[in-house]
Amino acid sequence: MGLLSLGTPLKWSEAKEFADHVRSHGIDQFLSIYHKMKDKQKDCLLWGDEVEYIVVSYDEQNKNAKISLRVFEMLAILQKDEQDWLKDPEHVPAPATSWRPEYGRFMLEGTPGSPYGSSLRDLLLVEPNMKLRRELALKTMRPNEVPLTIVSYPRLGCQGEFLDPHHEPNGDACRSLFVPDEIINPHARFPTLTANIRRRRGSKVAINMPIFKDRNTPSPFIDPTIPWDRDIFPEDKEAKEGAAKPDHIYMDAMAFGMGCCCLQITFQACNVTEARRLYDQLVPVGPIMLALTGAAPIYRGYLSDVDCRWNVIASSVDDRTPEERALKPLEHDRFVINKSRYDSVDSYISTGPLFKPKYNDIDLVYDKKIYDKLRSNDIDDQLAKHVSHLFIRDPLVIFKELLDQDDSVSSDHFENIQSTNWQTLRFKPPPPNSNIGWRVEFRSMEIQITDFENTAFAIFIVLLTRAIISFNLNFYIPISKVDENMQNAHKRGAVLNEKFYFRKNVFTKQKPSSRQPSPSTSTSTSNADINGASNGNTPDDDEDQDAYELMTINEIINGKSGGFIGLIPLINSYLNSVNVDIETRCQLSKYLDLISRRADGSLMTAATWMRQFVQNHPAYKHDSVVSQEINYDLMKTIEKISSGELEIPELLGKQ
Ligand code: GSH
Repeated sequence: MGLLSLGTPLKWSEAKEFADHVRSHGIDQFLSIYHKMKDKQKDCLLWGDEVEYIVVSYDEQNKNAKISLRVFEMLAILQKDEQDWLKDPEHVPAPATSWRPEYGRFMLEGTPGSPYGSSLRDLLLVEPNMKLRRELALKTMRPNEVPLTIVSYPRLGCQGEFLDPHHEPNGDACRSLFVPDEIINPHARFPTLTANIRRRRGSKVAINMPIFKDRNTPSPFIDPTIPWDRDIFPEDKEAKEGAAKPDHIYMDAMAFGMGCCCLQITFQACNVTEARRLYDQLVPVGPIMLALTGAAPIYRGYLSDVDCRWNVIASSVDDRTPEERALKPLEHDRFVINKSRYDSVDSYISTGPLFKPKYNDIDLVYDKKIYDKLRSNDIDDQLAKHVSHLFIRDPLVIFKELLDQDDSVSSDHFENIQSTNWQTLRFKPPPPNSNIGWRVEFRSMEIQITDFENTAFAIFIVLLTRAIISFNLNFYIPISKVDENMQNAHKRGAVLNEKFYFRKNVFTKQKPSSRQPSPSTSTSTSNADINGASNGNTPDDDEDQDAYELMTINEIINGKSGGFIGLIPLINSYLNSVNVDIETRCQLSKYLDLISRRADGSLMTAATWMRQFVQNHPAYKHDSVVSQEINYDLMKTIEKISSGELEIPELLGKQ
């Protein structure tokens, strides 16, 4: 998350009057950036990871693990080196780590102080840097506090004591039955975002995740911990009126979603063409990595029937009105919109030779006026559709003082809409007046318990991008199939039990094309060499070439004899094709081995391990309830695993 502008935020009733103003200037700002930067070339790939932490605070006396609301005290210390450096970059060394707040006042976000370079040896810097981040964060904490890399805090919103310090859930911004406003980052953007999502939608957000039905879980499950009859806010009756579904864990606030932690990777591409190509090729990888990193099986004190966070966040920021959700005929609103602002990508954006229009098979909703303006300003059809699709959304947080901007130097209005479209991939134009190039952010992965795992997943994605560029790989499948994969990725045990659509032949022969050429990248291995390593099947027939089929995650990651080559074999071929010293190769193999074994089921996902921990806990009553006592032991165990004090070979293998 970038730096935040300050000012007076407008309430929804005022903000909506300026929606067209923000959109129109946002588009002017995009056009200014695009035309200034479209020819910008960077000679090498830079990249960085973002790790999100939840700060847990133990109450040893009562054997309770709460979340700590003290992160701004911690951030003041953590951000000091960076602030000193920014004041005098010539003389003060650049900091090794960089820190930002996140949505939750109990969350921290840490990144490397400067991006990693393109050299493979740089990959060996990642795990030590993540370890350093954890150490530095811990140093700012009280003896009873600890930064944990867990996706969702299991007892967020439970009755009783889950917050340090305690606050009653009666805040005006989220009006939640379960969580107070004090858990929201107090910067004006966040309470405003929360309240304006609710106001725009016309009701509180309604998140319903299916409960895991254990042998003693009542059926139907009607949650006895919901304060059904509370009467503080008009919204209190929504739960009773159908917002809370039977057999589901009901949550009613943005914090349940945006309070979740993930692992994001951002790449700077050589140029805009390469960024668009990488974006597209990573789109089908998004749901696969969501399933493989699944680490979020518990919500509001109950075991759920899903393994990951994505749909929780999607519902937690779903600001669509009833008309936009097609619950009422369109009268006041402009579009029926099929997804939340936080969801999977709706269209591919590359115009390279591998792209075919048939892959964009979702009926894309876009703002026609904005599309026409972009087209008449030399933006190609696909990029114009992408941007005018993002711009169907209203700006949710507008600062009064920032309404008037110089569109030739500011990107504030563009970013207002862009950065509240939270999709599996984000295509990021260079910020004005910076040295930064065109970037792509990979956003689907869930945070893992240890720095080793987070490094492994980060490096896997980095190496995959290298293989994509070097071998000109083609992962395109119809985007509607990517959406189906997204939903499958959530299911309990998806890694072992579900199948996912994936392209069979990733070495499609290129036909001569008049489209924008993709940049040539040097590699010592040709497609033919790689084809030799697979089944060598590159049929000319278009339909055959484009074939995709349902595969297990194991087949996608590790390959299938006589079938798809597999992502790890592709990465290994890439590593064979470049000069890499033995030490680096050995270390990279350890990381790749973790991914490979998670995929083949010889190691568990974090979600499966957490489920088993709960189900094997002596206090568990097989009723889906994750009690204070179980949660305390789970947090303590996760802390020990992350510090290396406890080895769990079924999760991490032998280290
Ligand atoms: N924690 C999220 C996840 O698990 O996917 C990702 C982080 C995120 O999207 N944070 C929100 C945000 O707006 C906080 S409201 N970040 C800034 C941005 O996306 O530009």
